[in-house]
Amino acid sequence: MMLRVVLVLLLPVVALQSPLPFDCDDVYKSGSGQNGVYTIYPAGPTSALQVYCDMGEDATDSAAKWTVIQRRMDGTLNFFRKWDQYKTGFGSAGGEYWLGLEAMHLMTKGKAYELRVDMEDFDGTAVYACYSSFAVGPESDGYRLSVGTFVKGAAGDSLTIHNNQKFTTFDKDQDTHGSNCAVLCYGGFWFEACFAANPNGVYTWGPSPRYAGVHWSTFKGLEYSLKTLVMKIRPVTA
Ligand SMILES: [Ca+2]
Repeated sequence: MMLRVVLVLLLPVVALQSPLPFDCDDVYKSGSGQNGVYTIYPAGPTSALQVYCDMGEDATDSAAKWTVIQRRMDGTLNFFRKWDQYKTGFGSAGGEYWLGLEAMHLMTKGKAYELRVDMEDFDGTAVYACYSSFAVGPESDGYRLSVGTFVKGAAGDSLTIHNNQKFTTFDKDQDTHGSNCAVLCYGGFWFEACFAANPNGVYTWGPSPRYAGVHWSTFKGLEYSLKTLVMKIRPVTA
């Protein structure tokens, strides 16, 4: 009798404690199957963050779902920004945005992720590049990038040379070049000296000054700025 009373009291409490979604894969598992803007909590109840979730073409697909961490699509947002803004994020989840280095760090510290970069030129050719893993280290180590092996994709591999680099903005030079690559290339990134990919460069609607555009060099070279470029991550499934 006593046991039954305790159970009745506990059940409603348990039912209310559905965990807050950590990423878009959790959002999908909680029953939201549509692409769109959702709120995730990479660091507990006070860390609400709006992101764009890409649930994939097929809602029945058993693969994990994508959390968009960076998106270029129409040139409406300025990406030539200071360290503090790359740290906390900028833009809006319904349009162009940068999720923020701290959020990327917290997410990839909590789960193992893989990366896919989707991109399209102004002639309608769409390609992608997949990497086996993606993680961002702590701010104390410059938000260093760890990207795994290039798996597949007609975009080709323009990211491996950025592996193990710290993040650089025009007001914080952590790259291996004698000058500041963020100043030379007009956008923050995990620059080396300086880049093969410049996803946060200046949106120039196609032809661009050398090094300044939204480049993915193995796809369209260093003088062409892409129409769209999206970086997205999903949990690695066994
Ligand atoms: Ca430098």
